[in-house]
Amino acid sequence: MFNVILFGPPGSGKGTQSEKLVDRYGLIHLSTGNLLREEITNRTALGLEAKKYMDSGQLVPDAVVIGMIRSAIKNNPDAEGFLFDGFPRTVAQSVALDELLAENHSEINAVLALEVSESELIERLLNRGKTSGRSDDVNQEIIRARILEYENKTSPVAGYYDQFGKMVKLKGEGDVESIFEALCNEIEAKKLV
Ligand code: B4P
Repeated sequence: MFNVILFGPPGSGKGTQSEKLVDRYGLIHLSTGNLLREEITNRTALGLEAKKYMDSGQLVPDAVVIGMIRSAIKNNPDAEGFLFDGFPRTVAQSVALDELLAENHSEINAVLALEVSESELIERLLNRGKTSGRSDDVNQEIIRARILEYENKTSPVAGYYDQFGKMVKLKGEGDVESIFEALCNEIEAKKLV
């Protein structure tokens, strides 16, 4: 198995690049943001609970997202690899993911981090908010709250993977195709090892 995490702040291009990467490498795309939005659309109890956090720019509790990922991994026993998009977002989620993968005699092979300035993040998300219908993208205060959550709770995840030498930082600004090629180069390099 080959497992990749696409890491970065909200609006850094994780969702955009994930779609292209799963197409090229045949990985199973697991986006906790998409899974949570599906739960909201289906008006499940989990979705209604998660919406309160998402609408205010807060992270959804660890137990909820870890449970979703556990089921998704179980539901794909023949996967050749997973691309985790927007997960893990806390160190507790990272530890849980390592344990889940170890149960399947697997591990994370690379963590690819997209670096983008705060002003560009805000501009991209406000721009997406004009057409996406996403309630967390329309208000600058909520976007700032999401970035603050990232700084406080998610950025320590980088240190967690760095201790295992799995962290690769890449420039997330510029055109989508060039960023995609840079990500592919890293994946190819790791696959040859
Ligand atoms: P996500 O769905 O993961 O949303 P995101 O981080 O905002 O989006 P992403 O980074 O994928 O967007 P992209 O840049 O591709 O999370 C939403 C919420 O769900 C969180 O706030 C949290 O509440 C909850 N949640 C999710 N996972 C969780 C977890 N593990 N634990 C707890 N809570 C969790 O797109 C942004 C825009 O930029 C797009 O319009 C795109 O077109 C544009 N763009 C992309 N690349 C560009 C480029 N190179 N140049 C210019 N524009 C670009």
